[in-house]
Amino acid sequence: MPRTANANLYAILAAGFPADRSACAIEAVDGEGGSLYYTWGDIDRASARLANLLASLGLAAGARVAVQVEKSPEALLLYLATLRAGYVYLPLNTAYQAGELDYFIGNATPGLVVCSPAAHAWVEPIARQHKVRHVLTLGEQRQGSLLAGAAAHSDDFSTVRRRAGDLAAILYTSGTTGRSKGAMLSHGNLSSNALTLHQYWRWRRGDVLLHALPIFHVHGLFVASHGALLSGSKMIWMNRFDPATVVRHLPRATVFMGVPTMYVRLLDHAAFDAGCASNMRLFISGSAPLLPDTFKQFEARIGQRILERYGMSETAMLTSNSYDGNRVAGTVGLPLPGVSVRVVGESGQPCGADEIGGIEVSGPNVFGGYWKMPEKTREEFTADGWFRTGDVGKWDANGYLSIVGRSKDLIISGGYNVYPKEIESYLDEMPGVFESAVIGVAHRDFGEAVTAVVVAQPGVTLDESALIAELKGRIAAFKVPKRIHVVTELPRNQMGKVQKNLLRERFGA
Ligand code: MCA
Ligand code: AMP
Repeated sequence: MPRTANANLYAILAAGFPADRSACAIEAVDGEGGSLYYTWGDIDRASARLANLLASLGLAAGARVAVQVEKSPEALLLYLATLRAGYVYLPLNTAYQAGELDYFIGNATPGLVVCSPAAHAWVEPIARQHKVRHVLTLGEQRQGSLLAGAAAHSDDFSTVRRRAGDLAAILYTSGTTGRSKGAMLSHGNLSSNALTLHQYWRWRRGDVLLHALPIFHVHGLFVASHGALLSGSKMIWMNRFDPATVVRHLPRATVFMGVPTMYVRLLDHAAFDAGCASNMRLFISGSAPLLPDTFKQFEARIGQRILERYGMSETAMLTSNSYDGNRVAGTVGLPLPGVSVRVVGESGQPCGADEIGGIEVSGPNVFGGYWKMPEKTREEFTADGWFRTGDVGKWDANGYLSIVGRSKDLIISGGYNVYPKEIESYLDEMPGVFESAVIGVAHRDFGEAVTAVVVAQPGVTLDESALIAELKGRIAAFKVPKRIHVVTELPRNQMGKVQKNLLRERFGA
């Protein structure tokens, strides 16, 4: 009987690597002392060494590898090695602080935690408390115990066989009511989306992706990296986004992906012009709404239309504006091939053009559920098996989808999601705070800015900057309100619910 093909995502990606393994796969441009080059052979050998190291640790089948490290090519190699070794990759934003990490590690119970050398002193005790057996370090400049340990291992590794339904990654995404939920993504979820985008966005050998996104979320880790790897295309790799560095390297690139804040910042940079983008064939935006004004300014300056697409951690990419056809400002385009999207009204009826309803999705890209949260998983799926995105949208007459709002109370700041409930719970615990409400207000750079409105306990005078400084020590900086307004009471409706719309009107300016 013939053996079925290996559905391990790494095996699928590696099938796209070029035969010439001496060609450049990654040029890392922001290290000290000029570019560093990694060939396709280096990717294969270094990920094999790391996979051998992981295999030598005696981790249980399905073990989670939790990784909170600065972006570097080696961090990408660790992701690939985790896939190869058949374990489950769990990336964590470097902005997360001790309290947040404690929750993720306690919930996910990883077999291995990899952190930066500088964070080892505070991460290791958290890991030990949760009985994690192994903690290794990886620094941005290739320092730390992970690579030192891998150096002793063979650079040959036979990628472990996985089935499409086997778990490949867990991505934590904040919950509307409580703590973050781990979205479980399988090898099949990720490979189906990667293969679809490969075709839809016409990835081709010879493309050069300018990779400037963080690699601890879907956008930078999956959508961008998978596209380049699957087509055997080189990546020009930036560990952090910086408009001047993008402009310097753009003339050698053909594809760029960014969140709207990155496009706003590029347009603010005088040297960003059609000349430096003359080799570019595709600019993609996602993770947050791209304002029509940014879309238009970009087209006027660069002579190209940004392609906006829409996705989620639970589903990877759902819709995309057309590659050859129209790209319409303010829309997220058409459902991707193989992905079914419906807009559903309050009584459950499918909406026609211009009717507003909840966006639901089904397809091979949709995750299997939330890690250890079967109840939450059930709540988010309809009886007929569609996933409720929590986004509210409408079709236009040409079948293009627009997102007009969200039924979930969520703020998207610079492409990062912030759940008001979580910030309110931190504020409410602070000395002198009686109650709080957190809202998103329009922000030129971040799209939306996290803003808090607080009521002091009787007799207490609250100080905005002291509250902000206190929060900065406790939660990721991007979640900390840019402003905290102190009021005598919060506006409430007859049911006692805080009227956030009134707060947005009052503090929006
Ligand atoms: C940084 N800061 C932020 C943000 N980023 N505050 C609010 N929102 C943010 N997004 C804080 C910093 O901690 C710092 O605070 C201050 O703002 C100034 O930082 P700055 O140097 O301007 O920021 P930066 O380091 O340049 O970062 C901006 C950024 C970054 C490059 C736009 O936020 C970013 O990489 N965003 C991309 C997020 C992303 O990849 N999302 C994809 C999620 P302080 O001065 O107080 O220390 S995946 C997803 O959404 C779905 C699946 C999808 O569809 O893609
Ligand atoms: P995440 O939890 O990080 O996966 O964020 C997913 C959410 O980001 C979606 O549910 C949308 O609300 C939002 N999102 C992603 N892409 C877009 C887009 N192009 N326009 C508007 N919102 C988007």
